Amino acid sequence: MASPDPVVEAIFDAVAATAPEIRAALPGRRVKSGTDNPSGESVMAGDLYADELLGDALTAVDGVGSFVSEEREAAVDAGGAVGSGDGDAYAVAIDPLDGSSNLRSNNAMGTVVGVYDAPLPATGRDLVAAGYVLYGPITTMVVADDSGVREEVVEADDGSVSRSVVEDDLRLPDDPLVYGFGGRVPDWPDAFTAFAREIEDELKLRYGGAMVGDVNQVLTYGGIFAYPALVDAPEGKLRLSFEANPIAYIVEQAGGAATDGDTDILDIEPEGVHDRVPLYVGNGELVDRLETALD
Ligand code: P6P
Repeated sequence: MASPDPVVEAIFDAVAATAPEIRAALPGRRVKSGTDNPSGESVMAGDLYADELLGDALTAVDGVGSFVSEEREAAVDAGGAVGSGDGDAYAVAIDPLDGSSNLRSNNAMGTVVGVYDAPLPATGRDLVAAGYVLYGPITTMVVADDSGVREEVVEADDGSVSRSVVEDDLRLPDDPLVYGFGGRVPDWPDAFTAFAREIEDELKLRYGGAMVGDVNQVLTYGGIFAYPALVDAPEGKLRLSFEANPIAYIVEQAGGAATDGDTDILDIEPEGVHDRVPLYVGNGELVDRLETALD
């Protein structure tokens, strides 16, 4: 089932088309590039490669007005006034290789995509679609828009790339099974530690160090993922525009919830494109319990 919006469909065609090439390039790009991104994080060679490939592919899509990346300071103008109404162009924001530190340990990584109907910085309510590619044992892509959430298998197919829908109405299971929390107990505010102690008696730990892989576990089995506010970093680690908003959009469309501990992620008004936010996302009743615990 394709997205009803042809531009959104073309955007995820372009993302899928790069996936096999990015995956094939990773073995040779497991080293640090020697540069930092606008968030001050060390960038892997794989990050730069994925960013370049996706930037070229997405700026070539008719209907994309600007391209914004976690790895770049400024937006790339792709032509077309973003968010101007009447057939406006979209701003596409990406984390090109989420969890790239997993290159060394050969664990899951992903590409996160947000399609905004407004120039960035924008709120998540300006998203018209969001998705992620998961580079796991299988390359999959989750795509969400206002018609729902789909999971697809992406395969290189004799020079072309195929997208095969394997779940056309992805919903969070009602009975949560897993959790994954970033950071360490000494880094956590006491209220979050108390919540974590409750959850670890109820759910199974699934934390792999890449948000896309960990959120995919929550979407598959039900549960909660968090990269929480930390004692020394109350804003947490994850970026609103490139990570938290797209994931919050996907999970809300799948029947779940996402908060920064106080406000729905999608309602947060950012000051800058690279703003960080705490992210707590998953089954609504768990997110509600978390918000109460942090009150
Ligand atoms: P830590 C990856 O670097 C990332 O941005 C997210 O994908 C992931 O959830 C988090 O950071 C992992 O952080 O502190 O566990 O290495």
